[in-house]
Amino acid sequence: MLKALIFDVDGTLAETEELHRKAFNETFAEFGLDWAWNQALYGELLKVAGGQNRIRHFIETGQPKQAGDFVDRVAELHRHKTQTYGRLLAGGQIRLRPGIKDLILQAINKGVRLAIATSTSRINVDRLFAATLGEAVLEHFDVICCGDDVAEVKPSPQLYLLALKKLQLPPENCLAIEDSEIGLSAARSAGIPAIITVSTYCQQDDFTGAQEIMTDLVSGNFAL
Ligand code: XBP
Ligand code: MG
Repeated sequence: MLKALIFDVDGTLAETEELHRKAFNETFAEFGLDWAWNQALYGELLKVAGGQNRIRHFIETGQPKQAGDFVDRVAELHRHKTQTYGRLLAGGQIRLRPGIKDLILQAINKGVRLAIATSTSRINVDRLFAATLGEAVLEHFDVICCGDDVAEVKPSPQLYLLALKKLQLPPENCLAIEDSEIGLSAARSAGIPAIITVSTYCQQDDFTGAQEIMTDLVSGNFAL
């Protein structure tokens, strides 16, 4: 029996990755770096979840100019990126993906509990809700697990295992809603069934093991 929905954030609640990309690039420019992540490169870098991990991976594998000067300044770069992302989000360009609002309302009405498991930070979750449904809606989420709460983000199952622990539910009573292969892996490794709403950056991902794969959550595709 379904007792809780566990939502991923980036790519699932909203198509936020272009704004993240913009925030990374603005940050690099403000630090005087000529690093610029185009969409093709960013699509590759998204396989590494969490902004700090992503920058570190880029420094190690891309060997950009000034890599040596910034290898110890990743946390500083990322703090700036988070501020920039917050400012861009407040600009109001982001909408929730189709069906998300209705599904959240249905879950509230039917007593299905709500949770979040995301590699991003808590402040970005708060800001996304502030910019869309309103921060008050987050009060309906019993559990919110973010990248800052675990040692390893997705595809590690740690975020989902923590969500299960906090929900005090077995995995079979939950359903994860994800958009990416690494998110699917994380949920499945925690034993949680998952459905996929494919996001723009994850169209080529391998979704083997998903309960269902759909373009979005509009009614007809999925209902509680
Ligand atoms: C996807 C991510 C996020 C963002 C960057 O998270 O990997 O890291 O791209 O966010 P989700 P930060 O699990 O919600 O799909 O820079 O804030 O880490
Ligand atoms: Mg995602």
